[in-house]
Amino acid sequence: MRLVLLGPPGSGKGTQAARLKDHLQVPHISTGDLLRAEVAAGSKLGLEAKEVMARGELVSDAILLGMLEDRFSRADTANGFILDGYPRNLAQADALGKLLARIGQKFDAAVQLDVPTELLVERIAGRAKAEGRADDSPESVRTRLQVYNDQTAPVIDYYRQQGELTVVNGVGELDDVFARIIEAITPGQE
Ligand code: B4P
Repeated sequence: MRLVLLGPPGSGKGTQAARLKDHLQVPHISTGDLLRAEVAAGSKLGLEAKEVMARGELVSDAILLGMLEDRFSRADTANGFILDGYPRNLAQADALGKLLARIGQKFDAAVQLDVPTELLVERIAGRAKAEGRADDSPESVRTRLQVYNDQTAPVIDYYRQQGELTVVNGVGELDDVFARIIEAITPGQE
């Protein structure tokens, strides 16, 4: 299974991808996690990304593509993947299509987790208390939601027009959202 998980910040992409990875037995590739690992390691790339992420803005397309090419060069992606957090703008959607074509792959489904904005803000506020992530401050969250509406929503429209989009209700218990995703990507199977 080759899956692209889309949705606004706080929609449950990372949460559900962690479960899907075990269920589908394919690697979970989170561009947010890859970037946070670079920041934690204090690499040159991490230093560049740190402030941008804290503001809630998008890290440059060139950095993301380099990171993704590197990750897809690893053998474990040959049989599938869950891509979480990419693409976030139309240029990234184009780059992803080209990258997959180059390695002879195509994604099976693009799943959008649909969650109303009030609930997103509530969830992220909860995570801010629990984890203290630098980009979960109210100001950064406002920027991230704006960036999503301005830059990522067109990606959703693009996949919808291509007939590649599956929308899943992301509201409810984690198990229920998980079951809806499984039903959406493998209809009729458990
Ligand atoms: P991400 O790491 O992708 O962060 P995110 O959008 O907030 O989603 P995340 O997966 O963490 O949250 P989730 O919804 O699972 O990106 C962080 C930053 O990295 C970006 O702002 C950007 O700067 C940079 N970046 C990443 N990718 C990039 C790209 N492609 N291009 C450029 N820059 C990029 O969960 C949120 C909270 O909700 C959790 O506390 C969770 O427990 C809770 N939750 C989830 N599901 C729930 C449910 N059903 N009910 C109740 N709570 C739930």
